[in-house]
Amino acid sequence: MTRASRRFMGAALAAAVLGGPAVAWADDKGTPLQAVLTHAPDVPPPTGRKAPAKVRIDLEVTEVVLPISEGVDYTFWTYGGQVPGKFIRIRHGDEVEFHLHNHPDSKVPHNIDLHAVTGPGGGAAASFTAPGHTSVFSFKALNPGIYVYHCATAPVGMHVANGMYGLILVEPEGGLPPVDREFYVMQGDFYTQGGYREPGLQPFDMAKAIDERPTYVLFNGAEGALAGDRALKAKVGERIRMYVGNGGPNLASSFHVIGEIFDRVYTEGGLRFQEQVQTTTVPPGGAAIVEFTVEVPGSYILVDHALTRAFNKGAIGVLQVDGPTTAGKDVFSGKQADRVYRPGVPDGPAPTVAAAPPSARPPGAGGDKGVDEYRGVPAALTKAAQLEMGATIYANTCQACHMANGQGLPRVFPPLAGSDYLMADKARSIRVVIDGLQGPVTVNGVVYNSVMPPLGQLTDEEVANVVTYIRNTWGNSGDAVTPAEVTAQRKR
Ligand code: HEC
Ligand SMILES: [Cu+2]
Repeated sequence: MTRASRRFMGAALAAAVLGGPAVAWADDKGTPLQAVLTHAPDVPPPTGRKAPAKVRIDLEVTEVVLPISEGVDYTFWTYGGQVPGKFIRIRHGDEVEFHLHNHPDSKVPHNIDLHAVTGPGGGAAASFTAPGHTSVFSFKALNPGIYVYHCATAPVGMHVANGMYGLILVEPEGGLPPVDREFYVMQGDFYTQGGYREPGLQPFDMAKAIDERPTYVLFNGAEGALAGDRALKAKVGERIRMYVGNGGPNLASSFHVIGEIFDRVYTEGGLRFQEQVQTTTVPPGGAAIVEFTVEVPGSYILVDHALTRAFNKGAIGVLQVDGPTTAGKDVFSGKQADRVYRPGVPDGPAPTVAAAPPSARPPGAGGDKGVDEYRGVPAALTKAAQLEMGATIYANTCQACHMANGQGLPRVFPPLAGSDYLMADKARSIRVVIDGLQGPVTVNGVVYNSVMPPLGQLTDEEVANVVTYIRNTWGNSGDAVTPAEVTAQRKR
């Protein structure tokens, strides 16, 4: 127990014994407890308090230029220096003294409407604050739950579109059930005068905002805020809780984690939970709590399941779950077999050792492509056969993003045709397919900063064939990739 909490418990006890008010202070002089606030994706620790208290919250509004995407800057208006605003954690019944500071460098006044507040405007008028001023108001947290807060200064849509929102958790009595990790994820839609990923400092576009045509839809205020080094991290077996808010201003989120099912969703941020949920709706100005346990290691992609927002406007994040590769095999095997399917021809037994001798093959099986097709046992393929099979895998698996002609999509999907990155390092290009790729990558002098999902469900043969294909098509020329080379990269 820390000294502060022991002191606090003492004060709570004194209040109870003396029959005083049910709230406690940090000391016997009536000093409020200072609330712990955190930047996303972190969440403050549970209050751990068994009684309500007097709590002081200090939140500073700043107007700052930050990257919204690789090479693209935006002037965000923030609560605490980042988007979303700092996470506030208090307890049911707390008496809160709120200090809103507007930095002297701000160009406009701001205020705060907390959905956790009972009272006119959620505190908006009481907290209206000119640059270089501080406003103070108090409220009692009557309702537990997870709530959005946001700026409500005119033009409200613009203040919110610039990133002025965050979450405040009012813990119920007894707190929430313990979990291993808590994360803070908040979606928002952004409107820039330039197109998606058009570089430079991009001003806000009011006309686009009014038409609800966002240029970006983002988690935590920037593309890549939850990818690469900044991906959320957990370990196999852990229980995860995400506080998922939506600042809007306009779009409802269809929040989904690819490859997971939410065991629990506290829908709309209330106290009741729904179970076994695939996708939950989080409206602008609303929030939900989702909980699940991670059984299988790998990358889990967070998306707004309105999927062009995910793949074409930035609403993507990554939860990286680490653990032994053997973990969770009873839950998910990975690909166990890939056999040629021929209607009417029975499936052969699973291969045991090396390819059966040609005499043991049923008539018509194996042969022309150099594969024992009937048993699915790979023999050495000719490069021509690999290219043919690779073309099919490319069309089915890669083309949606990298395009039929391998040219990719400007600023979004890098080209494979003529790609210096692809041709420079064969082993690395195999790993890109198995593990996926995230964070900045430079292809032919252009930086891309996005997320390619891992495609490790492909067999070693399929990866060999598709990488052979992309390294030998559209003017690229390289040697063939063997399944053994893929196996080696998978094992490393
Ligand atoms: C959902 C979209 C998507 C799919 C499907 C996809 N990729 Fe990618 N790929 C990307 C993105 C985005 C990047 C850049 C990632 C980054 O910015 O870090 C990328 C990067 C790459 C790169 C390295 C950069 C370059 O241009 O050389 C290679 C190689 C690659 N992909 C190959 C493949 C192959 C092969 C497949 C199919 C087996 C595939 N990709 C499927 C989106 C995709
Ligand atoms: Cu504001």
